[in-house]
Amino acid sequence: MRIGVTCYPTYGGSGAVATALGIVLADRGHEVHFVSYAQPFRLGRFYERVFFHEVEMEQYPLFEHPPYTLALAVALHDAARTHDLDLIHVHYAIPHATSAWIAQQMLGSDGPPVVTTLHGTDITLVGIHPSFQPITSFSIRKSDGITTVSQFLKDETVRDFGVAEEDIEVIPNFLDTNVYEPGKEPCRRDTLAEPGEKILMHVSTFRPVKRVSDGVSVFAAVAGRMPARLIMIGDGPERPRAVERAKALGVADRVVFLGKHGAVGELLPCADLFLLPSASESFGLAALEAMASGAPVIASNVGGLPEVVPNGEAGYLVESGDLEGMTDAALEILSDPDRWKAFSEAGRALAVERFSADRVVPKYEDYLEKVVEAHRRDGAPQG
Ligand code: GMT
Repeated sequence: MRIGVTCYPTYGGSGAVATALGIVLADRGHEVHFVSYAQPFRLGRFYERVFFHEVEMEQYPLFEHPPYTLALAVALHDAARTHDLDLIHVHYAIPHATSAWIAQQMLGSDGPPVVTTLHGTDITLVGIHPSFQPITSFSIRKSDGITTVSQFLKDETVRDFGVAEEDIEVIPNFLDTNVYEPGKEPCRRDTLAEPGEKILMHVSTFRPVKRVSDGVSVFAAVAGRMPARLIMIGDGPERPRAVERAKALGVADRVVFLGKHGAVGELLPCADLFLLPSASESFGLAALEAMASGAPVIASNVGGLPEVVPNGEAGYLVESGDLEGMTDAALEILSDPDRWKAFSEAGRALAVERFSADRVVPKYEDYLEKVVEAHRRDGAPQG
């Protein structure tokens, strides 16, 4: 297939998964054209059969908010025409599903089918907002195929967006288990922490939904009981609050804010514990990356996380905001080497068996091919 792929190029799970999928599909012989306003952050080098098309944005003084949705539609239209695309696959509905639908309309009966992969807040937080809900619902229902990254997200989409259950395929996120691997070089504990300190880690976009300050509070309670250090990876609006929390709790000297990092697979193998105290999480790719790297996970019992982290096997799921529960769970794992080892091994095994690229990418490939065939058979949708 010749596939056009649109995703957010910035630091974040949906862009990470979209890029990984494009790279593996190209490796399997497909031609992949990324169309976005910047090069996806994990597309850092040359891959055969992978192309990048930057969306051109015309600046004009009248535009306080330049119409990216339209510019993207034109770029998708052009890519579809120039490269004879068989399919447009967009990740994150807003505004990508809308742009793809516009491009399809512009192409008329020659237009390729559109598949929209829903990732999380495009449904649960942003998509549900009254200013976006009607257009999000319209655009995803116009897609020729819809996938969600968890059963939880499928249920939310069916309930709140009027999409029929049978029109959504659940395909979980995945990762390269050779990139996320226990003991992987060049992670060196001595570069991150003092000898004898347990390393707790958090990776996110530091948006309010991630409750990063909760992670700092849990860490402070753990650090009161054993030598420990918290490594915070990522950046976003909640970082200043997390810094303040660390100061207020007297642990600022043991909380390291590394900022954004494009290759977290290099750091995660050093983690003794991964914290994901989110208020909502449709999947929790960061938790999966930690498990694959051998780190037990303490996460909130919300959204799709129970589909990724089996409670009591690879970590513990605790109610969101229950700082005491998270602290107890963390101390239990960190103070019992046998339990730590069992959780670490179980997380790794699960990542390999259920969420490796080998297991998941063929599901995407089959689904995308099915959509292309149906479109060829039944023709382009009318309007
Ligand atoms: O929806 C978002 O918050 C953005 C998105 C991203 O780009 O990071 O995160 C979502 O998609 C990820 C990849 O599928 C999931 O692992 C995250 O759980 C999900 N975030 C939320 O649901 C809050």
